[in-house]
Amino acid sequence: MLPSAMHSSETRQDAARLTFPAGFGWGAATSAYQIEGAAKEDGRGPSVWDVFSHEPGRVRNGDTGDVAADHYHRLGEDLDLMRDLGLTSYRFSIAWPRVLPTGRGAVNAKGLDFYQRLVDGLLKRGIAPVATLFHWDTPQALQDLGGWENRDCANWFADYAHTMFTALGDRVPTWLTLNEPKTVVDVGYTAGTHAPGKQDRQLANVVGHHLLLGHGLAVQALRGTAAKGRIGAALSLSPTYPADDTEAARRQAEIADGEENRRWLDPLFKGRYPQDWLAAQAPDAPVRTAIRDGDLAIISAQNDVLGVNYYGTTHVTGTGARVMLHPTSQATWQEISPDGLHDLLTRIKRDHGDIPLTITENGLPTTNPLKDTDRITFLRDHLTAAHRAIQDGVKLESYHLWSLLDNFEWAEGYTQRWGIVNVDFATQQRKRKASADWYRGVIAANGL
Ligand code: IFM
Repeated sequence: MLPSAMHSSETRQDAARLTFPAGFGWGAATSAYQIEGAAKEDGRGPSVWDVFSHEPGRVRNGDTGDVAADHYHRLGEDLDLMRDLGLTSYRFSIAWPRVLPTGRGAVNAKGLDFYQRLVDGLLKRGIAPVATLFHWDTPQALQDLGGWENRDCANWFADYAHTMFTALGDRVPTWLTLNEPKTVVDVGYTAGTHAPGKQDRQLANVVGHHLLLGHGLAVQALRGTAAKGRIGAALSLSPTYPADDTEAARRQAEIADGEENRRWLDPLFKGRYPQDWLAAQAPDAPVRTAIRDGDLAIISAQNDVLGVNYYGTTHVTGTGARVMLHPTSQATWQEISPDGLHDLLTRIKRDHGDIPLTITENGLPTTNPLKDTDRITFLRDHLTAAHRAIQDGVKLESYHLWSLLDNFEWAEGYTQRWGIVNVDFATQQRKRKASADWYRGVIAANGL
């Protein structure tokens, strides 16, 4: 049979095996509001997402995270599931209002205990905990004071971070401060389809700066404790390309790169906002006064690691309109391009040096409940691209697919299934999908 006539999986089987470096971390990621449930239990306070999801018309089918995947009550079972998959790393987030019900003040011992049990359970099973401090669930009590619109929120966040470093710092090797500040800015404060549901681009940019400041202050807080772990942020990044071969499209791709990538990367790693991004802000834009002397030094002070959430590429035309030149998924914002991952990882190395990288999210939603061969193809292609980046010298240390479990997909509710493990939300029964068994094999072989 000629190679061109072979089925693609046969071609792949014949291809050279891709082995990852020894000790490469094989992980999966989740976030608190998307899986935990137990929204009102054991003293947990409400977050902006509890309030938002209960407002009519905000989330598809009126779904909420009240129960989600009931992970809070099924911790042992889910930890065993991770162990059986062979995971060596697990990225989770801590619900700020579970630990501090009103965002500051007295610690809720039962809430903290849940994360103690989670971390201890991971370590007992040989799985490295990767703890995210903020995955969008701002305590509602703080939102009532302006939330991230209020500069004080950066300090409230650092105080909460300090509480977590003190409690878990002896056992957590990797901390991530923020998850995808860009999504909070673009979706929570500009499109308004995520909590807190505002549509104000000027305010959004102020929020973006305060989030970065909160990151910097949290990094400082870690350094002030005995915690030995490394710390960084998890950014959602998307390489941008001109949709056609015109000067106008190239110019727009550069502008899009400023919004998608550089406005987050440069403050963290260069201690400044990109010149072109700043110049594009109106002279009276509130973000200009939000950025105060000394902020960028705090934001850029020693990031040990960078978490990369990669879902796809961005193509723009000469008018700045986004067009999809690659396949999408049920998540119609997703432009699937594994090569884009290689471009992104090598570009980070080129622009920012050898910062240790971890892929903190990568995945797609599929409609096939158990035989998710489309997910296997996606994961295989992206891991292949990641492997190529490693061969090109990128210091990529670990990979976390999104997501371990089907979960509450924000404004889409339970209509999009991103997990390698199927969750029957009526019974909470877990069932491994084909992709879970495939990933288990990849982990066992340390490659594909
Ligand atoms: O489910 C989300 C996650 O919370 C943040 N990154 C993107 C995922 C898929 O939309």
